[in-house]
Amino acid sequence: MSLGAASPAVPTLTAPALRPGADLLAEGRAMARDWRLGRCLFLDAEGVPSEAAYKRRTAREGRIMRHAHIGFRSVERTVGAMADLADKVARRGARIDRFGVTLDWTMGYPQERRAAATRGTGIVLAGPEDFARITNAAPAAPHFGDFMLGLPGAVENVRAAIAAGATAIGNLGQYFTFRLPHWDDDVATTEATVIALGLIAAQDAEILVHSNLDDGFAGLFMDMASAVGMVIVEKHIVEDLIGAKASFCFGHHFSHPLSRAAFQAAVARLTDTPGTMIFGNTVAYRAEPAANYASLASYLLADIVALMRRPSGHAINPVPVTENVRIPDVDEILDAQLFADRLVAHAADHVAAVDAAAIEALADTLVAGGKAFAARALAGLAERGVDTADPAALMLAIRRAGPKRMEAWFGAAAAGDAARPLVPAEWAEELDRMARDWAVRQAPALAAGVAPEASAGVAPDAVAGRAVTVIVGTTDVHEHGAYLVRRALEQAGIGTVDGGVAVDPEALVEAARAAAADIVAISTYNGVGLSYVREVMAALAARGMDCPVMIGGKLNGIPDASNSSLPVDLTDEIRAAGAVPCADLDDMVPVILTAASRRSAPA
Ligand code: B12
Repeated sequence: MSLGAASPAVPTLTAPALRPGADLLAEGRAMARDWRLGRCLFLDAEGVPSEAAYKRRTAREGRIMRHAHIGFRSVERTVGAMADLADKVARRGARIDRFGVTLDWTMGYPQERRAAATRGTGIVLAGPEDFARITNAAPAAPHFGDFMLGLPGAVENVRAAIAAGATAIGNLGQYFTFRLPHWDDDVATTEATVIALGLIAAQDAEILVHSNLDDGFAGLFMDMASAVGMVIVEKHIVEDLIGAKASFCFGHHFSHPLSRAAFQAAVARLTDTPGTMIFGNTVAYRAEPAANYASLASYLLADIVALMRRPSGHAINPVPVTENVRIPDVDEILDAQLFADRLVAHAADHVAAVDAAAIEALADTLVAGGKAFAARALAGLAERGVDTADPAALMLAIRRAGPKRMEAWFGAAAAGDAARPLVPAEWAEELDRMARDWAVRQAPALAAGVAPEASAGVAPDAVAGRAVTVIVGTTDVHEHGAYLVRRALEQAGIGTVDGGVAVDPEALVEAARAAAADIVAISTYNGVGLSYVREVMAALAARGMDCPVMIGGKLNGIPDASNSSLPVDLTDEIRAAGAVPCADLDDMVPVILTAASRRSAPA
C-alpha cells in the first residue's frame, strides 16, 4: 500500500505457516558451528575482534570516523576501487574507516533465483570467495548493508559475509519495506532473516546488526517520533528477543541540521551499541554537482558537530555530489572524502555555535514520542493477536501492517497525543509543497485543455468533468516520486489510483484495466526502467489496451556490454519502447490533455 493512498482492507498480521522464532533461532545457532567469523584485512590491521570494538576505541580517541559507499557491477572494479581509494585518501593524511558495499538487488533472492533476475546497478557476489575479496580489498571495515538481512537470500549472504570477516551486517530496515520483483513469499523472507539473525547472535565476536531506518519506515512515516519508536521496537527484537546487537543508521530524509542532530542525540540516549553511519541527506541532492556541495556541507557539518558533542560510534558519510544523477565514480567518492576531511578540521570551531538546548529539547520530544509509539505498538499488536514475544511473528506483523497503518494505529495523532505529527517528516512537507505549487501553476492549462498563457482564470475542476484517471505505480522501493505525482494530480483535480510500490509490470497493467485508468504513470529509480516499460507495453497489448504510459525518475541503466559498470541515460530507448519519458511533472500535461480530449470526443 503506497503513501497517501486510500487504505485497503487490513492484511492478516499472522501466518500459521510461519515457523516459531525459537526454532528459527535454534537453526541459526546450529549453523554457527560451521559458519564462524573469519578474519579480514581490517580486523588484522587494527588488531580488533570486531568493528564495534574499533568504533568504541576510536570514539574514545575523539576521531570522527568516515564511511564510503561503493559497489560497481564488476567485483574486480569494486575491489580495485576500494584499494585505490583507501590508498589515495591515506596519502592525503585522511582515512576511510569503513566501506558500505552496495550489493545489487538480485543478491536478495535465494541463490538459485539470482541469475534469471533483472539486474539493477549494484555488485553481484558469487559466493564466500567473492565476499572475501571485498573484505580484503582495503584495511577498512567491510559493511554489507543492502540486500542481505531482510531478503529471502539472507542465510547464504550472511554466512558468506561472516566467513569473510564482516562484523557489520544489515539491513533490518529493508526487511520492513523492500519487495523484490516477482517475490511475494514474506513467510520465507521472515524465516530466512530470523535464521540469519540467530547465526549472527551465536558468534563469539560482536557483530552489529545494521538497520538503515530510512530504508525502513523512517522514509515513509509522517512523524519523526514514530521513527524513533521503530528504533526502540527493532532494538527490542534484535537485542531482547534474539540476543544480537542492533546498530542504527538514518539520514537520507533528514534535511534540517537541527533534526539530524536531535535524532542522533535521541538514538544515542536509547542505545550504547555503536551506530554504523549517519547517512547523507541524499534527497537534498537535486541540482548540479557544484550546488550539491552546499547540501553536502549543510548536513555533514551538522553530523560532525553532533558526533563531537556526543560520540555515538557513527561514522559520517560524505555522499558524492553526483548522487542524484547515478551511482558515483571513484574520483567523485575521493573528492567527497577529502571535502569531509577538511570540514572535520573546521567543525571543532562550530561546536560552541550550535544551540545545544534546542537539540536536547527536540531530542526530548523524539524520545518521549518514540517510547509512547513503541509501547502502543507492542501492546496494540498483541491485542491484534500477534505473539510479540516471538521475533518472527512480531517482525512479520509489522511488515504486513506497513508504515501507514503502524502510524495510523500507534502514532501520536492516533493516540490523541497531538493533532498533528509531533515532529513532521521533512520529506512529506517538501513534496506536498512541490505538489501544491505545480497544481496551482498548471491547473488553468489542464482545465482549459489549451496552453497556459491562453487560459488564465479558468476553474480548475473543469478537468474533473472529463474524469481523467491516472494509475501510479513504482518499479522499486523508491516511492517519493510517485507520492509527488499522485499529490500533484490530486491537487489539480485529476483522479488517481494507487498502482502500488515495487509492483510487477503485469500486476500494474491488470490494476489499470480493473480501474479503467486512462493513463499509466510509472516512477522508477533502480536503473530498470527500460525493461519494465517493455513488459508493460507487452501486457497492455496482450489485453488490447491502448493506454499512454508515462515514466519518470531515473531513466537510466547499465548496458549489458558496459565496461564502466556505470549507468547511462536510456530516455531515447524508453521513448522508442512506446512510453513517454518525463523529466518532471510538466511533461505529464500534454499526455493528460490528449487523454482528456479522447474521453470527451464523441464515441
Ligand atoms: C530517497 C532515496 C532512496 C530511499 C527511498 C525512500 C522511499 N521509500 O521512497 C531509500 C533509502 C529506501 C533508497 C533505496 C535504494 N536506493 Co535510492 N535514492 C534515493 C534518492 C536519494 C532520492 C530519490 C527520490 O526519492 N527523490 C525524490 C523525488 C521526488 O525527486 P526526483 O527524483 O528529483 O523526481 C523528480 C522527477 O524525476 C519527477 N518524477 C519522478 N518520478 C516520476 C514519475 C512520473 C510519471 C513523472 C511524470 C515524474 C516523475 O518528479 C520529481 C520532480 O520533478 C536518490 C538520489 C537522488 N538524490 O536522486 C537515490 C537513488 C535513486 N537510489 C539508488 C539506489 C541504487 C538505491 C538502492 C538500490 C541502494 C541499495 N543498494 O540498497 C536502494 C533500492 C532498493 C530497492 N529495493 O529498490 C540510486 C539509483 C542508481 C541509478 N539508477 O543510477 C540513486 C540515484 C542513488 C545513487 N546515486 O546511487 N533510496
